[in-house]
Amino acid sequence: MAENKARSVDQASVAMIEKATSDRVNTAFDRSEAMKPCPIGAVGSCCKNCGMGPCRVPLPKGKEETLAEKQKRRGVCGATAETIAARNFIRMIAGGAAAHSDHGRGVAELFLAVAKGEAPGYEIKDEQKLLQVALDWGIEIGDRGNNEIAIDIGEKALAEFGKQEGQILFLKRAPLKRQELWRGLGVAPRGIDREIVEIMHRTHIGVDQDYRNLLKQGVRAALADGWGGSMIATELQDILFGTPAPILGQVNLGVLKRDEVNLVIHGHEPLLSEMIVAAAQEADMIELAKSKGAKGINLAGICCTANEILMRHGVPLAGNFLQQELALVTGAVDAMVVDVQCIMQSLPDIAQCYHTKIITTSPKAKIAGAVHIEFDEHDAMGSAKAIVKTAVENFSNRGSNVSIPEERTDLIAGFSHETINYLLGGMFRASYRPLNDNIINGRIRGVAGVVGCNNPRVTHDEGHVAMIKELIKNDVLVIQTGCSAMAAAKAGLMVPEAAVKYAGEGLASVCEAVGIPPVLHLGSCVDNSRILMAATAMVKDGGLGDDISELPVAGAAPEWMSEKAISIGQYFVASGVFTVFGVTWPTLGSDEVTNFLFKDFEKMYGGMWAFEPDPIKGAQMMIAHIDKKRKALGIDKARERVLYDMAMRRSLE
Ligand code: BF8
Repeated sequence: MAENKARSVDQASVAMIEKATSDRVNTAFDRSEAMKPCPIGAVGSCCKNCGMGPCRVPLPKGKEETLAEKQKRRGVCGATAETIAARNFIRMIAGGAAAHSDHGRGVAELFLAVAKGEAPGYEIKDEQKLLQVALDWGIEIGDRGNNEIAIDIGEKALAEFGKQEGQILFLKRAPLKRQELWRGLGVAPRGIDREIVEIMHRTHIGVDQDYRNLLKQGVRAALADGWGGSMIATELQDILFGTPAPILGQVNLGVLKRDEVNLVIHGHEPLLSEMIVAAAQEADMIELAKSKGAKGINLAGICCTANEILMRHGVPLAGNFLQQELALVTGAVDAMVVDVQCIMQSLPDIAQCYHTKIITTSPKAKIAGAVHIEFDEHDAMGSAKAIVKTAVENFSNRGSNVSIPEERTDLIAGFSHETINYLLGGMFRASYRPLNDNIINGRIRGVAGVVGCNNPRVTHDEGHVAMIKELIKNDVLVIQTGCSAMAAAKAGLMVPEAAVKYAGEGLASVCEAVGIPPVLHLGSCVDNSRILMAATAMVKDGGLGDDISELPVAGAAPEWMSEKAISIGQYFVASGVFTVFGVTWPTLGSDEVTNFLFKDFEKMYGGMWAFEPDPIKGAQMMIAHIDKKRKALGIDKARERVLYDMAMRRSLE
């Protein structure tokens, strides 16, 4: 990593980083320079799972290492570098799967309360999806009412977490061949909580000490996340709040307004934020804002909660993970309300330098120095109004040190898996057929999921934008979630015009014909389950093999940092997808573990991990994998014959 790397490619962020410096505010950009990563921990060779350690196993000497030397590289308990790297890796999966799944559990609890009429203000918005999930789970529909069906769905969803035997219900949605493979390898998850707990057990001192067996349990817990906890979160949220459809939005710090109350919503669970969106439109709240001298109430989002309320309501995105502190540095945020995950503890300290109120809302996530207004699902509107009121009443405390960057960019969001279906095939013949056909005829080379975080160890947003531009230039359709989606949106890649400007001729022609951007926003990080469903739909539509591993697709997280990203990557790999991570790789302390994940996994799962810090090279690896799959399907020749003139491109409609 270059010492003098730029801190961000996003000019709004650069301006606020400079303002932070002049305001003497310390941000993650400063802290990451002051705090270098521990070289032993970074490669997964530090074990702190007991009181005999922490043991830092030295890195191997390379090929010259003798067996005797290798045997000395062990923890006090005798654990090898392989065991330690695998333990650490799957503990990351446990953390990530737990975060997504506990989110899913929270949604299921609210869902059940709504069905029972115990959560006023919420209702079932997507009946079609309610019935679909009932069908998938074998729940009787007949002439029963929505709430009756929803009670069964809610109870079954909650039972998924504590289930001890069998396999999780949504696994049946996967292609049959994939389900058989999972069962054959013994990685079909039984219950969500069980798989996570078993990781914690196996990685305790003196339990599982075979890295292959440890990684196997990592796969099982990751699958419980992607096809379990995350999919439950996405599906039940869609039923409650509506399945997203294309919607115009804006992104970047320039969405904050000088003359309105700015309330920024940050975190992951849309349960409360849905109600805040409604509360901010209530006449009494707007009146209150006007009485304080504001023209209105402006909501904006940070991180995945932002994606949720953008996808369903068009609420603008203030920014991604590394912009949470910078939003406060504008001096224009009257309150920032947070729930769970990816929230920096520095926020209350930074808020003190301005006037912002930081409001925590979850009993699971309190931060010293923040105001706590607990979300009560039985009186959600009451909680939401208390929060909006706190922001409004703080408006008059706004100081003169306010600077809102100009930058804000349009984007089209709302590409749920169902929407892609309709857009491609039409309302009455919804299908992935046109996508498959365009892949087979070579106009679209393949599909790439580019997802994940920001990480201040690399230039903010640079990896996402560079990788995505390289992919679409080479006719690869990009589908996105999380902070990566926001990076692309800020760079202007999520509007239909981006197809002509940045995409290769084949991809551009399809985007123009359908009227979609070359980069599609599918939502938050739990919505990576939408990508699993899209890949499955491609398999089911035919012509591209009979398993996800045969599709010309690939995945990446070029700026990952969270344990959730590792869990996501692992469930994509185990679902048959080649997946490239940038920045750093947490098992480099053991060649055997790394080779197992990068090479042996391909033989077992048809998908494998790769590590490539250069985003362009990462994109090229994905394209090479896509081409390998095209060749195996016998559709590589089709692509070579595609030569377009303008008349042909117009005729595609
Ligand atoms: O769950 S992409 S930084 S905000 S972990 Fe966090 Fe990473 Fe952003 Fe959403 Ni996902």
